[in-house]
Amino acid sequence: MKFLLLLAGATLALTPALAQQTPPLSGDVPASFAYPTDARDYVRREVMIPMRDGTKLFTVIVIPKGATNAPILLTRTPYNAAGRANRVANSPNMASLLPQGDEPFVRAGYIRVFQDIRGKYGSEGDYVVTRPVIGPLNKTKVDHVTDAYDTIDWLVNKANLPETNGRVGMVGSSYEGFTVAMALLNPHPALKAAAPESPMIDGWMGDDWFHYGAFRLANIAWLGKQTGFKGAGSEAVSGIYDDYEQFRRIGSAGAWAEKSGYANLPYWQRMVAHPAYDGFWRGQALDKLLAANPSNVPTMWEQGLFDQEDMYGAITAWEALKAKGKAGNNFLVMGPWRHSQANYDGSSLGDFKWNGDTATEWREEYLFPFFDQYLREGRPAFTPPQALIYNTGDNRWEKLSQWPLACDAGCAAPMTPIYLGADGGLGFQKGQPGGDSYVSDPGKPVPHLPRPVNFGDGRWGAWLVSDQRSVDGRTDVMTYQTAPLTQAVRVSGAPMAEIFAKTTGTDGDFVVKVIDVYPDDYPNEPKKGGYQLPISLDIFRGRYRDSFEKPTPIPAGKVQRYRFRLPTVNHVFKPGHRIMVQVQSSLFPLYDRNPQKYVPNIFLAKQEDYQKATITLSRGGAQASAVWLPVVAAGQTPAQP
Ligand code: PG9
Repeated sequence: MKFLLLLAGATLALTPALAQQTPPLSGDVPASFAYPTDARDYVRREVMIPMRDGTKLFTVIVIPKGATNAPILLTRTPYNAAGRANRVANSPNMASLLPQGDEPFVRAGYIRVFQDIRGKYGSEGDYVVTRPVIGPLNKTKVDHVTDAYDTIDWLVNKANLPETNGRVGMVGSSYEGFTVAMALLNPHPALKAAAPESPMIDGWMGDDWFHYGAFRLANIAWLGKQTGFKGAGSEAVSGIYDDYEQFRRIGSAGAWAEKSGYANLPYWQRMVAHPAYDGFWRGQALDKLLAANPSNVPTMWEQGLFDQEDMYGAITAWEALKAKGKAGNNFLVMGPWRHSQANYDGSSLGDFKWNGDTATEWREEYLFPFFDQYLREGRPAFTPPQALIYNTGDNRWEKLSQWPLACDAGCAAPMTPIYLGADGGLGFQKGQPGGDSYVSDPGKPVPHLPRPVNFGDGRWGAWLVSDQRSVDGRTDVMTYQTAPLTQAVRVSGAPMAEIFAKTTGTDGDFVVKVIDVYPDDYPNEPKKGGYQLPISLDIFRGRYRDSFEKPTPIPAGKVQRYRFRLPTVNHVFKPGHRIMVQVQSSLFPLYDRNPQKYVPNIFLAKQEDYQKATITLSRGGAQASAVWLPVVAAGQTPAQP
């Protein structure tokens, strides 16, 4: 005790002296701090590249240490260039710093460049969603064509980037794929190769915003995050977990936008002003612009067979260029992938395992040698197949010298109708005239996934391979199927839905799905017994049956024809499997509901406009509803020349 008192006395006595030695307490964050960079195998530069109108775009350049004469791989992004080049933050290794998909390019010593497009993140200027080309829709003097041109011009100038060999390749997926496609409209001479991956090409016809006029609620949140803020934004939060319930309760997409604040966003207002395929959308359709102005840049168009966001663009652009005689420098790749999966691991999708990591295989064995032959001196020539398409039934890649294998005219095989039949049958023979009726109730739309559906619940990426038994048996889902097949049926091309139907309403949607039904007993993967795998599906808004530009009410009670192309397939229905077709009138909340009463603008429909309708599908006779399948002889694969 005596000792403790002594110690306390000593401590008190020392305190003034200590105070004199200790500097005043200040913040622990220094004015500047950076980790040492000596161990890095790269140099990272951040520059502002001036465009022709004086606007400067923020650009991250990652250069292998000691590089000379190195080619450049460029991506122009609305998704934060600094973040795109920072996979493992501060990593000393360029391969870890950059996205997984860049690996073969990093190994080969490429310079990697990411640039924020104008108005986003570090770049100056105005951000306009998928800024149209200069012309009637863009009265400024700049677009992604000029910005890509000016950027490449700056990059290949050795005064700016002494390490370069003056050759550039462009790559990118989705919005980034759109910026690649735009660069092709007037390519800089140093642009030697391009890969638009799942590019957004036509936002109305079949990419992000609409499919044949039906609006995609699934993408609506993107708009707030992307246009509400210059940098990292956030989405509206409704407080209702189940997006099915959230959107159903509120009514139209317009009512949702009012409530969530989106109605104040200029791009939303533009979308509401252009619900039909008018000049606003047609003038931006890149497949048409590319076909009118085809480039000579060697281009590999890539798209996933199960791309839940941009299912339309790459194949349509490639077809348009092929029709212009540009098959010699335009190549098509379709893997068994979700949106942008081409840049990650491609071993599986949902419950489906593929033959190895198909995405890495594509990047290493096709994409990289394709680019490398043009971007580095003395590299071996590499001609990819005209079409490299995964066969999702046989589970293997196919290298095709022509594509599609079946179509209406000019293909190896014609299209073959498979008809809706009586009692839920489906067959290659037309049956007796008849019809099947169902009630479509906007109050209980058909969910695209089992509820609760939350767009952020992790199921979005693989929803296109989800088991359709979740809706089979609903009274508003018409199911038709063949008997178990005794021999394989191979389909290679784009199925065409041709539905003859009448409705008691004056508008309505038609969803058509082509489904591979697995045998009841599937011993190698028991849980797949009876699985209903959709291999192709889409939605069509009935008011556009005669014209995409000028919608018209559907005459109630009169049979109408609804003919629309479904997404591309390359599949084999195996013996023992069945072919199934499902028809329904909603796919919610992925797509907004059709009120089923004709209103001038569905974005602005009122609660009271939504009404039940009885739809009758015609079968047999002169109005035989069918799906025209691109059937080819099993094993028919034109060899690569
Ligand atoms: N599919 C996304 C998108 C592209 C263009 C416009 C809006 C959305 C994307 O993944 O970038």
